[in-house]
Amino acid sequence: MLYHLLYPLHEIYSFFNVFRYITFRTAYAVITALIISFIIGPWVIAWLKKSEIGETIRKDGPKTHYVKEGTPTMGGIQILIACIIPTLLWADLTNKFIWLVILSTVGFGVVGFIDDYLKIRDKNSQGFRARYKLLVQTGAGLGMAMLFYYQFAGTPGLTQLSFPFFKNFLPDLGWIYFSIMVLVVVGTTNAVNLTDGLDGLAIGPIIIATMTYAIIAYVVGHAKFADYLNIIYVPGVGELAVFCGAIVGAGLGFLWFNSYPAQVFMGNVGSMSLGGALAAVAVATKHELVLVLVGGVFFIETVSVILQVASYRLTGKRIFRMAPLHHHFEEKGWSEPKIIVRFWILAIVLALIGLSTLKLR
Ligand code: 57M
Repeated sequence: MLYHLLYPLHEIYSFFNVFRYITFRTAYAVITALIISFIIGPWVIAWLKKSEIGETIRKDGPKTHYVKEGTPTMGGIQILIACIIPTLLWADLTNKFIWLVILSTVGFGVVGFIDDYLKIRDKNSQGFRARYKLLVQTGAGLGMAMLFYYQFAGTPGLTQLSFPFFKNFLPDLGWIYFSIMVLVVVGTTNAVNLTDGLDGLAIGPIIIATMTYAIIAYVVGHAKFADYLNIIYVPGVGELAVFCGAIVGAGLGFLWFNSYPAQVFMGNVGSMSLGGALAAVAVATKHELVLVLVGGVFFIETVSVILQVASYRLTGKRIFRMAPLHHHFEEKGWSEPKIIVRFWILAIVLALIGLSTLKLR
Protein backbone atom coordinates (compact mmCIF):
# COMPACT_ATOMS: atom_id res chain seq x y z
CA MET A 1 0.00 0.00 0.00
CA LEU A 2 2.77 2.45 0.94
CA TYR A 3 4.52 1.48 -2.28
CA HIS A 4 1.40 2.31 -4.32
CA LEU A 5 0.67 5.49 -2.36
CA LEU A 6 4.14 6.94 -2.04
CA TYR A 7 6.14 5.84 -5.07
CA PRO A 8 4.04 7.91 -7.54
CA LEU A 9 5.05 11.02 -5.53
CA HIS A 10 8.58 10.69 -6.97
CA GLU A 11 7.36 12.82 -9.85
CA ILE A 12 7.00 15.72 -7.40
CA TYR A 13 9.80 14.90 -4.91
CA SER A 14 12.64 12.72 -6.18
CA PHE A 15 13.13 11.41 -2.61
CA PHE A 16 10.12 9.11 -3.11
CA ASN A 17 12.13 7.21 -5.70
CA VAL A 18 13.48 5.06 -2.85
CA PHE A 19 10.12 3.30 -2.63
CA ARG A 20 10.91 1.70 -5.96
CA TYR A 21 13.82 -0.27 -4.54
CA ILE A 22 13.19 -3.79 -3.30
CA THR A 23 16.17 -3.55 -0.92
CA PHE A 24 14.75 -0.43 0.76
CA ARG A 25 11.26 -1.89 1.09
CA THR A 26 12.67 -5.21 2.40
CA ALA A 27 14.61 -3.42 5.14
CA TYR A 28 11.52 -1.49 6.21
CA ALA A 29 9.35 -4.62 6.06
CA VAL A 30 11.75 -6.19 8.62
CA ILE A 31 11.55 -3.15 10.89
CA THR A 32 7.76 -2.76 10.58
CA ALA A 33 7.21 -6.46 11.34
CA LEU A 34 9.48 -6.23 14.36
CA ILE A 35 7.64 -3.18 15.71
CA ILE A 36 4.22 -4.81 15.16
CA SER A 37 5.48 -7.96 16.95
CA PHE A 38 6.67 -5.97 19.95
CA ILE A 39 3.37 -4.10 20.16
CA ILE A 40 1.00 -7.05 19.77
CA GLY A 41 3.20 -9.75 21.44
CA PRO A 42 2.33 -8.96 25.08
CA TRP A 43 -1.30 -8.42 24.10
CA VAL A 44 -1.53 -11.78 22.25
CA ILE A 45 0.14 -13.62 25.18
CA ALA A 46 -2.24 -12.00 27.71
CA TRP A 47 -5.23 -12.90 25.52
CA LEU A 48 -4.06 -16.54 25.12
CA LYS A 49 -3.61 -16.80 28.89
CA LYS A 50 -7.02 -15.27 29.57
CA SER A 51 -8.64 -17.63 27.09
CA GLU A 52 -6.77 -20.55 28.74
CA ILE A 53 -5.13 -21.51 25.45
CA GLY A 54 -2.26 -23.43 27.04
CA GLU A 55 -0.06 -26.36 26.06
CA THR A 56 -0.83 -29.91 27.21
CA ILE A 57 2.59 -31.54 27.65
CA ARG A 58 2.94 -35.19 26.59
CA LYS A 59 3.86 -37.44 29.47
CA ASP A 60 6.01 -39.75 27.30
CA GLY A 61 8.44 -36.96 26.43
CA PRO A 62 11.55 -35.65 28.22
CA LYS A 63 10.78 -34.88 31.89
CA THR A 64 12.40 -31.44 31.62
CA HIS A 65 9.31 -30.41 29.62
CA TYR A 66 6.79 -30.96 32.44
CA VAL A 67 7.38 -27.42 33.76
CA LYS A 68 6.14 -26.10 30.40
CA GLU A 69 2.58 -27.33 31.08
CA GLY A 70 0.09 -24.52 30.43
CA THR A 71 2.50 -22.27 28.45
CA PRO A 72 0.30 -20.22 26.09
CA THR A 73 0.34 -21.69 22.60
CA MET A 74 -0.94 -20.49 19.19
CA GLY A 75 1.51 -17.58 19.30
CA GLY A 76 1.72 -18.15 15.54
CA ILE A 77 -1.22 -15.74 15.33
CA GLN A 78 1.25 -13.01 16.34
CA ILE A 79 3.68 -14.12 13.61
CA LEU A 80 0.93 -14.16 10.98
CA ILE A 81 -0.32 -10.65 11.80
CA ALA A 82 3.22 -9.30 12.04
CA CYS A 83 4.26 -10.66 8.65
CA ILE A 84 1.11 -10.07 6.61
CA ILE A 85 0.61 -6.37 7.52
CA PRO A 86 4.16 -5.27 6.53
CA THR A 87 3.87 -7.30 3.31
CA LEU A 88 0.65 -5.45 2.46
CA LEU A 89 2.32 -2.15 3.35
CA TRP A 90 5.65 -2.52 1.55
CA ALA A 91 5.16 -4.98 -1.33
CA ASP A 92 3.93 -4.31 -4.84
CA LEU A 93 0.41 -5.71 -4.56
CA THR A 94 0.03 -6.12 -8.31
CA ASN A 95 2.68 -8.86 -8.11
CA LYS A 96 1.14 -12.36 -8.42
CA PHE A 97 3.92 -14.05 -6.43
CA ILE A 98 3.12 -11.96 -3.39
CA TRP A 99 -0.50 -13.14 -3.36
CA LEU A 100 0.48 -16.77 -3.91
CA VAL A 101 2.85 -16.83 -0.94
CA ILE A 102 0.34 -14.97 1.25
CA LEU A 103 -2.28 -17.55 0.30
CA SER A 104 0.04 -20.45 1.10
CA THR A 105 1.03 -18.90 4.44
CA VAL A 106 -2.53 -18.12 5.53
CA GLY A 107 -3.95 -21.37 4.06
CA PHE A 108 -1.55 -23.59 6.03
CA GLY A 109 -2.03 -21.29 9.02
CA VAL A 110 -5.75 -22.11 8.95
CA VAL A 111 -5.01 -25.88 8.85
CA GLY A 112 -2.68 -25.43 11.85
CA PHE A 113 -5.24 -23.28 13.65
CA ILE A 114 -7.91 -26.01 13.36
CA ASP A 115 -5.39 -28.58 14.60
CA ASP A 116 -4.52 -26.40 17.62
CA TYR A 117 -8.19 -25.71 18.29
CA LEU A 118 -8.98 -29.45 18.37
CA LYS A 119 -6.11 -30.06 20.82
CA ILE A 120 -7.32 -27.33 23.14
CA ARG A 121 -10.99 -28.27 22.88
CA ASP A 122 -10.24 -31.92 23.66
CA LYS A 123 -7.53 -31.00 26.20
CA ASN A 124 -4.98 -33.46 24.76
CA SER A 125 -1.93 -33.30 22.51
CA GLN A 126 -3.54 -35.21 19.63
CA GLY A 127 -5.33 -32.63 17.39
CA PHE A 128 -6.03 -33.89 13.86
CA ARG A 129 -5.36 -37.60 13.40
CA ALA A 130 -2.05 -37.94 11.50
CA ARG A 131 -3.63 -39.41 8.38
CA TYR A 132 -6.32 -36.67 8.16
CA LYS A 133 -3.66 -34.02 8.69
CA LEU A 134 -1.62 -35.45 5.82
CA LEU A 135 -4.72 -35.58 3.63
CA VAL A 136 -5.61 -31.92 4.34
CA GLN A 137 -1.99 -30.84 3.79
CA THR A 138 -1.80 -32.74 0.49
CA GLY A 139 -5.10 -31.14 -0.59
CA ALA A 140 -3.75 -27.68 0.27
CA GLY A 141 -0.49 -28.49 -1.56
CA LEU A 142 -2.41 -29.62 -4.64
CA GLY A 143 -4.50 -26.44 -4.51
CA MET A 144 -1.33 -24.39 -4.47
CA ALA A 145 0.21 -26.35 -7.36
CA MET A 146 -2.95 -25.76 -9.43
CA LEU A 147 -2.94 -22.05 -8.65
CA PHE A 148 0.69 -21.82 -9.74
CA TYR A 149 -0.13 -23.65 -12.93
CA TYR A 150 -3.09 -21.43 -13.85
CA GLN A 151 -1.32 -18.20 -12.94
CA PHE A 152 1.89 -19.00 -14.78
CA ALA A 153 0.82 -21.41 -17.56
CA GLY A 154 2.99 -20.82 -20.63
CA THR A 155 5.84 -19.17 -18.70
CA PRO A 156 9.16 -20.55 -20.00
CA GLY A 157 10.87 -22.85 -17.48
CA LEU A 158 7.76 -23.29 -15.32
CA THR A 159 8.13 -27.07 -15.02
CA GLN A 160 11.94 -27.15 -15.04
CA LEU A 161 13.72 -28.26 -11.89
CA SER A 162 17.11 -26.78 -11.02
CA PHE A 163 19.68 -28.87 -9.18
CA PRO A 164 22.12 -27.23 -6.76
CA PHE A 165 25.73 -27.35 -8.00
CA PHE A 166 24.67 -28.19 -11.60
CA LYS A 167 24.73 -25.38 -14.14
CA ASN A 168 23.19 -26.92 -17.20
CA PHE A 169 21.09 -29.70 -15.71
CA LEU A 170 17.55 -28.27 -15.79
CA PRO A 171 15.23 -31.16 -16.72
CA ASP A 172 11.73 -30.25 -17.81
CA LEU A 173 9.56 -32.57 -15.72
CA GLY A 174 6.17 -31.63 -17.18
CA TRP A 175 3.30 -32.57 -14.84
CA ILE A 176 5.67 -34.51 -12.53
CA TYR A 177 7.01 -31.12 -11.48
CA PHE A 178 3.70 -30.41 -9.76
CA SER A 179 3.96 -33.61 -7.67
CA ILE A 180 7.42 -32.43 -6.57
CA MET A 181 5.86 -29.10 -5.66
CA VAL A 182 3.24 -30.83 -3.48
CA LEU A 183 6.02 -32.91 -1.87
CA VAL A 184 8.04 -29.78 -1.08
CA VAL A 185 5.01 -28.04 0.45
CA VAL A 186 3.79 -31.02 2.51
CA GLY A 187 7.35 -31.99 3.51
CA THR A 188 8.30 -28.48 4.62
CA THR A 189 5.14 -27.86 6.70
CA ASN A 190 5.65 -31.17 8.50
CA ALA A 191 9.39 -30.64 8.93
CA VAL A 192 8.94 -27.22 10.57
CA ASN A 193 6.22 -28.72 12.75
CA LEU A 194 8.47 -31.57 13.93
CA THR A 195 11.34 -29.21 14.67
CA ASP A 196 9.18 -26.97 16.85
CA GLY A 197 9.88 -28.86 20.06
CA LEU A 198 12.27 -26.61 22.03
CA ASP A 199 12.16 -22.87 22.80
CA GLY A 200 13.23 -20.96 19.69
CA LEU A 201 14.33 -24.14 17.90
CA ALA A 202 12.03 -23.67 14.89
CA ILE A 203 11.86 -19.88 14.65
CA GLY A 204 15.69 -19.46 14.63
CA PRO A 205 16.22 -21.59 11.49
CA ILE A 206 13.10 -20.01 9.93
CA ILE A 207 14.70 -16.57 10.30
CA ILE A 208 17.97 -17.88 8.84
CA ALA A 209 16.23 -19.64 5.92
CA THR A 210 13.98 -16.70 5.00
CA MET A 211 16.94 -14.30 5.15
CA THR A 212 18.74 -16.61 2.70
CA TYR A 213 15.69 -16.84 0.43
CA ALA A 214 15.37 -13.03 0.47
CA ILE A 215 18.80 -12.95 -1.21
CA ILE A 216 17.90 -15.80 -3.58
CA ALA A 217 14.59 -14.13 -4.57
CA TYR A 218 16.41 -10.85 -5.21
CA VAL A 219 19.03 -12.34 -7.54
CA VAL A 220 16.62 -14.73 -9.30
CA GLY A 221 14.31 -11.78 -10.03
CA HIS A 222 17.15 -9.57 -11.30
CA ALA A 223 17.92 -10.14 -15.00
CA LYS A 224 21.58 -9.07 -14.76
CA PHE A 225 22.44 -11.00 -11.56
CA ALA A 226 20.62 -14.09 -12.82
CA ASP A 227 22.52 -13.92 -16.09
CA TYR A 228 25.86 -13.36 -14.35
CA LEU A 229 25.27 -16.28 -11.95
CA ASN A 230 23.83 -18.44 -14.73
CA ILE A 231 20.68 -19.23 -12.76
CA ILE A 232 17.04 -19.30 -13.83
CA TYR A 233 15.63 -15.76 -14.20
CA VAL A 234 12.07 -15.39 -12.91
CA PRO A 235 10.72 -11.89 -13.68
CA GLY A 236 8.88 -10.34 -10.73
CA VAL A 237 9.98 -12.88 -8.12
CA GLY A 238 12.40 -10.36 -6.54
CA GLU A 239 9.38 -8.83 -4.81
CA LEU A 240 9.34 -11.90 -2.55
CA ALA A 241 12.39 -10.44 -0.79
CA VAL A 242 9.94 -7.98 0.82
CA PHE A 243 7.77 -10.88 2.03
CA CYS A 244 10.85 -12.75 3.34
CA GLY A 245 11.91 -9.56 5.13
CA ALA A 246 8.50 -9.38 6.82
CA ILE A 247 8.92 -12.99 8.03
CA VAL A 248 12.41 -12.24 9.33
CA GLY A 249 11.03 -9.26 11.33
CA ALA A 250 7.99 -11.17 12.59
CA GLY A 251 10.26 -14.13 13.48
CA LEU A 252 12.69 -11.95 15.44
CA GLY A 253 9.77 -10.33 17.27
CA PHE A 254 8.34 -13.75 18.12
CA LEU A 255 11.76 -15.03 19.24
CA TRP A 256 11.84 -12.21 21.78
CA PHE A 257 9.02 -13.99 23.61
CA ASN A 258 9.74 -17.58 22.54
CA SER A 259 13.43 -17.57 23.60
CA TYR A 260 14.29 -19.83 26.54
CA PRO A 261 12.40 -19.96 28.90
CA ALA A 262 9.51 -19.41 26.49
CA GLN A 263 6.55 -17.22 27.41
CA VAL A 264 4.65 -18.54 24.38
CA PHE A 265 4.80 -21.36 21.79
CA MET A 266 3.87 -20.79 18.15
CA GLY A 267 1.52 -23.79 17.94
CA ASN A 268 0.65 -25.51 14.69
CA VAL A 269 -0.86 -22.26 13.42
CA GLY A 270 2.71 -20.91 13.49
CA SER A 271 4.70 -23.93 12.37
CA MET A 272 2.40 -24.80 9.48
CA SER A 273 2.02 -21.25 8.18
CA LEU A 274 5.79 -20.73 8.31
CA GLY A 275 6.36 -24.07 6.56
CA GLY A 276 3.82 -23.05 3.90
CA ALA A 277 5.55 -19.69 3.47
CA LEU A 278 9.04 -21.16 3.13
CA ALA A 279 7.92 -23.84 0.67
CA ALA A 280 6.01 -21.33 -1.46
CA VAL A 281 9.05 -19.03 -1.67
CA ALA A 282 11.33 -21.98 -2.55
CA VAL A 283 8.97 -23.05 -5.33
CA ALA A 284 8.37 -19.54 -6.70
CA THR A 285 12.10 -18.76 -6.86
CA LYS A 286 12.72 -22.12 -8.61
CA HIS A 287 15.13 -23.04 -5.81
CA GLU A 288 13.14 -25.97 -4.43
CA LEU A 289 15.88 -28.55 -3.89
CA VAL A 290 18.34 -26.19 -2.24
CA LEU A 291 15.78 -25.92 0.58
CA VAL A 292 17.32 -29.16 1.86
CA LEU A 293 20.40 -27.05 2.73
CA VAL A 294 18.86 -23.64 3.39
CA GLY A 295 16.35 -25.28 5.75
CA GLY A 296 18.89 -27.96 6.67
CA VAL A 297 17.91 -28.29 10.33
CA PHE A 298 14.29 -29.04 9.33
CA PHE A 299 15.56 -31.66 6.89
CA ILE A 300 17.88 -33.33 9.42
CA GLU A 301 15.12 -33.45 12.07
CA THR A 302 12.77 -35.11 9.57
CA VAL A 303 15.39 -37.63 8.42
CA SER A 304 16.03 -38.54 12.09
CA VAL A 305 12.34 -39.45 12.47
CA ILE A 306 12.26 -41.45 9.22
CA LEU A 307 15.41 -43.39 10.23
CA GLN A 308 14.12 -43.99 13.75
CA VAL A 309 10.75 -45.31 12.59
CA ALA A 310 12.30 -47.43 9.80
CA SER A 311 14.92 -48.92 12.12
CA TYR A 312 12.34 -49.70 14.82
CA ARG A 313 9.99 -51.37 12.35
CA LEU A 314 12.70 -53.36 10.60
CA THR A 315 14.98 -54.36 13.48
CA GLY A 316 13.01 -53.51 16.64
CA LYS A 317 15.91 -51.25 17.70
CA ARG A 318 16.10 -47.48 17.93
CA ILE A 319 18.97 -45.46 16.39
CA PHE A 320 18.38 -42.40 18.57
CA ARG A 321 17.35 -42.31 22.22
CA MET A 322 14.29 -40.41 20.99
CA ALA A 323 13.38 -38.74 17.69
CA PRO A 324 13.25 -35.99 16.38
CA LEU A 325 16.95 -35.41 16.91
CA HIS A 326 16.62 -32.60 19.50
CA HIS A 327 14.99 -35.11 21.90
CA HIS A 328 18.02 -37.40 21.49
CA PHE A 329 20.32 -34.71 22.83
CA GLU A 330 17.89 -33.87 25.63
CA GLU A 331 17.90 -37.52 26.66
CA LYS A 332 21.72 -37.43 26.59
CA GLY A 333 21.58 -34.64 29.16
CA TRP A 334 22.44 -31.58 27.05
CA SER A 335 20.74 -28.47 28.41
CA GLU A 336 17.91 -27.01 26.32
CA PRO A 337 19.64 -23.67 25.48
CA LYS A 338 22.79 -25.55 24.40
CA ILE A 339 20.84 -27.72 21.94
CA ILE A 340 18.96 -24.71 20.57
CA VAL A 341 22.03 -22.54 19.99
CA ARG A 342 23.99 -25.43 18.46
CA PHE A 343 21.13 -26.15 16.06
CA TRP A 344 21.07 -22.45 15.09
CA ILE A 345 24.81 -22.60 14.38
CA LEU A 346 24.21 -25.64 12.19
CA ALA A 347 21.36 -23.80 10.42
CA ILE A 348 23.63 -20.82 9.64
CA VAL A 349 26.41 -23.04 8.25
CA LEU A 350 24.00 -25.05 6.08
CA ALA A 351 22.25 -21.89 4.82
CA LEU A 352 25.63 -20.45 3.82
CA ILE A 353 26.46 -23.64 1.92
CA GLY A 354 23.00 -23.37 0.29
CA LEU A 355 23.71 -19.79 -0.70
CA SER A 356 27.10 -20.72 -2.11
CA THR A 357 25.34 -22.95 -4.66
CA LEU A 358 24.36 -19.73 -6.49
CA LYS A 359 28.00 -19.39 -7.46
CA LEU A 360 29.28 -22.96 -7.20
CA ARG A 361 27.84 -24.46 -10.34
C1 57M B 1 5.08 -31.36 16.84
N1 57M B 1 5.21 -30.78 19.09
C2 57M B 1 5.95 -30.65 20.25
C3 57M B 1 3.83 -26.49 20.59
C4 57M B 1 4.45 -26.15 19.28
C5 57M B 1 6.15 -38.85 14.02
C6 57M B 1 6.59 -38.15 15.25
C7 57M B 1 8.04 -37.90 15.25
C8 57M B 1 5.76 -36.88 15.48
C9 57M B 1 6.24 -35.98 16.61
C10 57M B 1 5.21 -34.94 16.81
O1 57M B 1 4.20 -35.15 17.42
N2 57M B 1 5.46 -33.74 16.29
C11 57M B 1 4.51 -32.69 16.36
C12 57M B 1 5.88 -31.49 18.05
C13 57M B 1 5.20 -29.79 21.33
O2 57M B 1 5.04 -28.45 20.85
C14 57M B 1 3.77 -28.01 20.47
O3 57M B 1 3.54 -28.27 19.11
C15 57M B 1 3.68 -27.05 18.38
C16 57M B 1 4.35 -27.26 17.05
N3 57M B 1 3.63 -28.18 16.29
O4 57M B 1 4.34 -24.80 18.98
O5 57M B 1 2.55 -25.94 20.69
C17 57M B 1 6.05 -29.74 22.59
O6 57M B 1 7.35 -29.24 22.28
C18 57M B 1 7.83 -28.42 23.34
N4 57M B 1 8.08 -27.04 22.84
C19 57M B 1 8.94 -26.25 23.55
N5 57M B 1 9.16 -24.96 23.11
C20 57M B 1 8.60 -24.46 21.97
O7 57M B 1 8.86 -23.29 21.60
O8 57M B 1 9.47 -26.66 24.55
C21 57M B 1 7.48 -26.58 21.69
C22 57M B 1 7.73 -25.30 21.24
C23 57M B 1 5.51 -28.78 23.63
C24 57M B 1 6.76 -28.46 24.41
O9 57M B 1 7.05 -29.48 25.30
O10 57M B 1 4.50 -29.42 24.33
C25 57M B 1 6.24 -32.04 20.80
O11 57M B 1 7.44 -32.37 20.87
O12 57M B 1 5.29 -32.74 21.10
N6 57M B 1 6.42 -36.76 17.78
C26 57M B 1 7.36 -36.47 18.66
O13 57M B 1 8.05 -35.49 18.55
C27 57M B 1 7.53 -37.49 19.75
N7 57M B 1 8.51 -38.43 19.27
C28 57M B 1 8.30 -39.77 19.19
O14 57M B 1 7.23 -40.27 19.49
N8 57M B 1 9.40 -40.48 18.75
C29 57M B 1 9.38 -41.89 18.52
C30 57M B 1 9.13 -42.21 17.02
C31 57M B 1 7.74 -41.83 16.56
C32 57M B 1 10.12 -41.59 16.09
C33 57M B 1 10.73 -42.50 18.91
O15 57M B 1 11.74 -41.78 19.00
O16 57M B 1 10.78 -43.69 19.09
C34 57M B 1 8.10 -36.94 21.01
N9 57M B 1 7.48 -35.77 21.45
C35 57M B 1 7.08 -35.59 22.72
N10 57M B 1 7.11 -36.57 23.57
N11 57M B 1 6.62 -34.41 23.17
C36 57M B 1 8.21 -38.03 22.02
C37 57M B 1 7.46 -37.86 23.23
